[in-house]
Formats: sequence, C-alpha cells, structure tokens
Amino acid sequence: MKKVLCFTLALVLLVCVSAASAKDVVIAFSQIGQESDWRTANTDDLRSAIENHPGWKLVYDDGQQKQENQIKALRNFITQDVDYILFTGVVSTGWDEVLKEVNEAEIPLLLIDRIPDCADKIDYVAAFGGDFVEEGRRQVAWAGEYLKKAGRGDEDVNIVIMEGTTGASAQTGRTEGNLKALKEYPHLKLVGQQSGNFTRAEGQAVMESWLKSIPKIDVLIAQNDDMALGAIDAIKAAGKVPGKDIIIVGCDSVKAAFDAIVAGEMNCTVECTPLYGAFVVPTIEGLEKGEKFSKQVIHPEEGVFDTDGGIDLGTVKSVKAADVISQRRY
Ligand code: GZL
Repeated sequence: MKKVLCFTLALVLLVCVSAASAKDVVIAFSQIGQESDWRTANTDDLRSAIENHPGWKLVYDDGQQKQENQIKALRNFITQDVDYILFTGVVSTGWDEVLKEVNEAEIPLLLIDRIPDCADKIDYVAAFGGDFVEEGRRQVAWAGEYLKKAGRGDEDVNIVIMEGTTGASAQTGRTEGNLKALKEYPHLKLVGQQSGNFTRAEGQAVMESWLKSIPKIDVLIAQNDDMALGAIDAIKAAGKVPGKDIIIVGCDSVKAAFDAIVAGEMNCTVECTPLYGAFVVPTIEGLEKGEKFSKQVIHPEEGVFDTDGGIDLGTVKSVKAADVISQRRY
C-alpha cells in the first residue's frame, strides 16, 4: 500500500513539475493597426520571432488605428494575466490611466516604436524605437544637399510636408526634425503641411488637392513611404513626372520605396527599421533570467537610401538604393 502511495505521489509531482515547466511565456502585443507596409513588416517580424521561440506564446491585438481599441486590448491582457506586454500607441497621449493599471497588475511592459508621452510617469522594463526627430531632419537635409549638388542651392524651391497620423510621436518627432532642418536651408520655402495619416490612399488624396491648390511644388517630404507612393500616383495622374518635376523624399525604407527609387519615380527614403524581433527576443530572454535593462529608449542604427548615393547628412551618408535592394528584408 505504502509503495502505491509513494508511486502515486511521485507521479503527481512529476506531472506538476512538467506542467509548470511547460507553461508558455505569454507575450501580449497591442499593435496600432495595418496602415502601412512598415506596420505589416513590424507585425510579421515580431509575430515570427515570438511564435518561433520555444515555450513562448503570442497574444496579438490589432488596434485598427483606434486608441479606444488599444485601451480595451491592454485591459484584456491584464485580465488574461499575461507575462509581458509589448505596446506602441497610435497617438502619444491618453495612456496614463491604462498603463498605470498594467503597472498595478505587475505585468512587465516593453515600450516599442511610438513611445507614449507618459513614459516618465509609468514603469516599463525596456524601450526601443526610431529616432523620429533625426529621421525628419535627415529628410529635409537630404533635399537641401541634393539641390545644392544639382547646382540649385541658391534657387527658391517650394516644399510641402505630408505628415503622418496627427499626434503620433512619429509625426510630431519627424515634423520637429523637418522644421528644424528647414532653418538650415532658407531657399526651401514651405508652401504646404498636412496629414496623410501614414496611409497610401490618404497620401494620394492630399497630393491631389495640393496639385489643384498650390501653383508650384518642387519637393515633397512624406513622413512615410506609403504616403509618398500615394502621392506618386496623384502626380502621375496630373500628368507630371514624379522624381523629376517633384523631388520625393519618403521615410521607412520599405521595399516598395526601393522599387520606386530604382524606377526613378522617387528620390530618397530615410530608414526606420520595423524589424524589432532582434530587440524584443533577447530582452525578454534576459528578463526571464532576472536581468535588468536601461529605461533609455534604444534607437537602431539607420541609413538613408537614394538614387545615386554619396549625399553627406552629417550623421550618415546616403547609399545608392540599387546597390542594396537585393539585401532588403522588408
Ligand atoms: C515609425 C512608425 C510609423 C511608420 C509608418 O516607427 O510608427 O508608423 O513610419 C507607420 O509607416 O504607419
């Protein structure tokens, strides 16, 4: 009888231990939406990095570019008592209350991509995302240096800025960088500034209206490549030549932008990598082992790609898109 009891006890213990060790690490991701090629690449990269990791499980929510959806998702993650939360906010404000609820639930929070304004008032374990101000500066500086190189440095040139989603840190940051750089190039005259909400369709619509209302546009700064590609459609429909009649500078460096640059329809794209798996995986692996991380937002190394390469922007020199297009992963 004693032996049977010991054997049963051992069996129960074995089942408990294996069940506990087999418990997946559940990582919940509140994603903004599917508004751009960048966003799709960001989702795909994180999904595959997490789902291909042994013992990890992804709980994913697509916010469809609505803050209320993301707030609901974060509260669901708390109810599900997930192990980690990855969060990027469609806009910068309005997250204080719900992120404090995440803190109270003691769920480790990783801030990625668009860092919320309340970051200094909440607890998070690590942060990673583009340097949007520098990306915006690079966009306008590239246009200024390109015109100088073409012997047009002293010519008054009309420039329009197509902004991303109003209130997103990617929009506010890039606009800050755009406007800061404009001061360095007094011949660049700002004649239009409007949001295209980071989507191709809205980028096309904004460009269509500008082509009807602004007599002469020489340069378009589009705060992401999808809006630049939409604008290219509008420019062609108006019988103008994109990349020549209107110089076009995008941001993100997605594959479709490389294709447009190689085709001569776009002139430059400033990189903002969406490939966050290489940051999130080692960070969560470290957290699982009790490692601590800096709260400093980590910015990835990013390049600038254009038609001919060799344009010096101080922090980076542009690279010819055609030379690297085959190595691009998104
Ligand atoms: C940048 C990211 C932006 C991209 C857009 O990190 O937040 O959102 O530039 C995307 O393409 O929609």
